[in-house]
Amino acid sequence: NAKFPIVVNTWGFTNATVKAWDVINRQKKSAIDAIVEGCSVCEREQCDGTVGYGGSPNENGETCLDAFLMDGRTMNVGAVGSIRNIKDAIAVAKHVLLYTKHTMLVGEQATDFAVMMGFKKESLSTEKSKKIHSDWKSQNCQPNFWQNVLPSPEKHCGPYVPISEEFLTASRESHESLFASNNHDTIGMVAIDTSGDIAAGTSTNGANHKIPGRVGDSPIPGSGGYADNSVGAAAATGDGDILMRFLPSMLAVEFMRNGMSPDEAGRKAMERISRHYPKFVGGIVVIDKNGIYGAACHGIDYFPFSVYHPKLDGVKVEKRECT
Ligand code: SD4
Repeated sequence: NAKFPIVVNTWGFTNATVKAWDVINRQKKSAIDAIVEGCSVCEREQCDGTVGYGGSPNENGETCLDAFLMDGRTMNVGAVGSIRNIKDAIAVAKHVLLYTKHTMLVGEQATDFAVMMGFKKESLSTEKSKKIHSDWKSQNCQPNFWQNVLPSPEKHCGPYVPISEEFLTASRESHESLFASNNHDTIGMVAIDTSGDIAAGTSTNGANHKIPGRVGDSPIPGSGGYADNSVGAAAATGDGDILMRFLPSMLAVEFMRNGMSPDEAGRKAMERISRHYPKFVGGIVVIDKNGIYGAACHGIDYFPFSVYHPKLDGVKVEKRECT
């Protein structure tokens, strides 16, 4: 009882899901196209302030973007990490996938590539992102979860110091409040097109007040997303600095390869992380190659996600209770 085409997308970003569904179902385009056009909606709408320009300024006040695209038919990947001054991060990732032999381009040089491909170079700052940054500066850079010291009432802007055992322990127990206290809603989308080809993609502006140069999990193959036509796909969201240590999207796909259902595979992937970081915050959406979907999450109450497939007459928001 195959259910595809299908689109499954993190959080409540239903406009992006509806767009991807239109591309895949009515226009009969590929899963890759559906994901790029769907995620681009969120980049333009600045979904939750955490996708696209004008959100999550780094310590210098600049917004940089991470994005990823994986083709489960060819196992080809295109990604950009901390790209500057280009709004269309996932479209640039598609250009990396289609026009280069590389997998990921980063920073200013990703910008140069994008410009070469015809993308417009422009500031990603907005009044809102400038205010987030200046408020943070005026509070002596607090909160600053990136500083390797235990929370103290003092100034938390660098310089950075070596990590102590004490910090490590505290960080395992409480670091994760970073994402509990920030909203942190990367778009992570998985889709199967009418030919049965599977793809995964992500787009995000990362984490507030990060150290310039920080790249999150979202563009990392196997972490932010993974797709393999012979099994299925997954996409993750949450505390990227923790998530990327465990490659949860690839884990979930491999768990399905070994026979688990999408829900079970997602849960197992989250469990692998929470075993080491009991308070980490994250979620994952998962589909198998037949279009059976699932999701799992940790560290928050509920994880909403949206789905569109042929048996629905509109986009549907579901949620899973988290561990
Ligand atoms: C990051 N994973 O850069 C991203 C943020 C995020 O849901 O997912 N938010 O760490």
